[in-house]
Amino acid sequence: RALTELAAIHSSNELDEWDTRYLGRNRGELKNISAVMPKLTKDERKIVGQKINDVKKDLEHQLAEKRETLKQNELMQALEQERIDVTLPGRATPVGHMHPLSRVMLEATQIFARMGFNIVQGLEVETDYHNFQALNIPADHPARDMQDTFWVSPGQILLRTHTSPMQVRVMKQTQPPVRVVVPGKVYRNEAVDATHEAMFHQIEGLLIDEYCTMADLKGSLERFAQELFGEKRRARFRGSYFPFTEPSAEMDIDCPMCDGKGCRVCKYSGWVEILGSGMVHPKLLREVGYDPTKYRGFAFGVGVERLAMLKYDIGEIRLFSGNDLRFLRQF
Ligand code: FA5
Repeated sequence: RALTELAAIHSSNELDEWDTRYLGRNRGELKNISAVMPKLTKDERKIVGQKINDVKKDLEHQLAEKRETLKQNELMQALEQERIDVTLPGRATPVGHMHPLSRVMLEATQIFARMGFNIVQGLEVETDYHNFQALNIPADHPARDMQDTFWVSPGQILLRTHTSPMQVRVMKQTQPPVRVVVPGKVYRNEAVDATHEAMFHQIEGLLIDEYCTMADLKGSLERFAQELFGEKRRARFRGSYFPFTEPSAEMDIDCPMCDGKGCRVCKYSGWVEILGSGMVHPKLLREVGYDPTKYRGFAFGVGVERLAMLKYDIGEIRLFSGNDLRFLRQF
């Protein structure tokens, strides 16, 4: 009976029950049969005992074999059920990428790096001295109005309004010749519109040497614009004013969004201003301990958002910090 039942078993649970029923130490059938032993004669006991042992060994052996078979079957079943179809298409993990501003900033600084400029980082929290005074902008100077300031400690500590304070720091730390570009964030308490943000990025450039003219400034910046925008975009210089350069000029790029016909981005002028620049003022050279009769140089400050707008035809500066994935995924 035990062997017939064993043959019909298909699961480990049933097998455990079978084990208890026949071989169980307390109420197993084999144990029940052994209970008759004391009533038997000595000779009978020998024969019956031997028989019980043989049956027990046989059942145990069969049980072990069945267990092994079931284990194998269950493994095969599990493998079958958990089979993975490796031909199914995978699930894509979203991967981020560089922000368009970071890309343009990297590309722009690399153009200057190829011209021999070193890339250095500046501080976003600056002193009034570095941001204004050393740059020939004293407390009562009207040029302070050009850059409305976020103060950390009024009159002393501020969020830098431009990257130009790094001109002062670099020159105070090194001797000429100097060739650096400084990319970074700047802050202005500004009325925000399609081309103005309160937080934006600039790349400062500074070159100081014994021989350097306005032609070097113009040539370097024209070359920069050509490499970034291609040969077809036109650039123009306009005379301007900054207290720390003399003479000063701003550079415009012809508007790619309306082909010069006039739109919101170029304010219907056909041109978009990208940078301020000029020959480093002798007052600044003296301030940092350079001899203005021996050294001269040029400096510039480029607006990175403006570069990105012109390069990718983006008509709204606020898109850069809007975190809209539909916008960001296009780059
Ligand atoms: C300056 O910040 C001077 N430090 C530039 C300079 C450096 C002149 C070295 C001479 C020598 P300006 O305020 O014009 O200048 O700003 C420079 C550029 O930053 C602008 O041409 C423009 O491209 C960008 N810019 C200025 N204000 C904003 C703004 N609110 N949002 C986005 N870009 C701006």
